[in-house]
Amino acid sequence: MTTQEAAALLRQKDDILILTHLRPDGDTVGCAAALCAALGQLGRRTHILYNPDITDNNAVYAAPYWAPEDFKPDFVVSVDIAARSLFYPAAEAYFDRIGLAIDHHPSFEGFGAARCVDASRAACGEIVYEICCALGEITREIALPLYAAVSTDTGCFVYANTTANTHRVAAALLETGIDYFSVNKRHFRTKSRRRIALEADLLSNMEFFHEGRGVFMAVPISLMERVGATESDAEDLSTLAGVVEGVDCGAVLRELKPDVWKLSLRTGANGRVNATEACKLLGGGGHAMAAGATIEGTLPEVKARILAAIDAVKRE
Ligand SMILES: [Mn+2]
Repeated sequence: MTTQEAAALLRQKDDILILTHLRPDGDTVGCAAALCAALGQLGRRTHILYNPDITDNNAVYAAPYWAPEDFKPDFVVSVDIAARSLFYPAAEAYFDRIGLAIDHHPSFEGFGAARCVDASRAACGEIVYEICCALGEITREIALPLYAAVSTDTGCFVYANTTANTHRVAAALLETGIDYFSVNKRHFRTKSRRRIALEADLLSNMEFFHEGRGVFMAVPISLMERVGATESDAEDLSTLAGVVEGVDCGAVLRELKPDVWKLSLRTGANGRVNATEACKLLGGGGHAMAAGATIEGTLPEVKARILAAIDAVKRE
């Protein structure tokens, strides 16, 4: 359905619960907070289901809206969730009750009684911005988390997914007078010393393939423990591979549990490797230039499987 239809549907509802995805990022959390603010303005009780993986950076947006434990929702909305595998246990309990799914991933699996999905959008925040416009005035309470959504999903407007529309949405959000500088400083210009220690290890242990066009970086649990890193220290490490000169295929591996690895694959605009095609072979999905999968095995085994998947889809 269109964003206008999604807004009309939401207007008919009350006691609304918003679901965010596993390991929530700025887009899913920002969208959820903006919807709570916009629907709250219309007098609708709207809450976000508590997400235990929330990082401090993103918790600031969700904090006013966490659902009380006794909240009994009448309508459930998912934001920025592409796949059932991205539902954490408490959210999974609501999977069959999703009344509206709002998403921007090409790999969206097609759940929810109603769907408002547009894969041409860089961030789910662009879709939610339109829904909020249709619901009423864009206040700072709506604009700030939406700015966080749109800016974080585009790496502060530098990723290839950024479009003219992304900038138009950002411009409209800035016009409300939000403190966007603090958001930019928080997400893009601040690194903890633990984060810097993580990056230092990744950069000194890069492993190249395809004559230097591909690179592996790995974050084993042992490294996280050694530098005392938290979840927020390890956010978005996948962007690191893409800054290495000559690399158009960066595979960053994060060990979630012993011998369970989350792959973040980032590939170049030249189309040599389609990230979502490679990740589909590994049971995952995503976008053409940014995709992911969860793979079990030892690090050497996992690297071998990833390399085989990349080789199977590469264009040259
Ligand atoms: Mn997103």
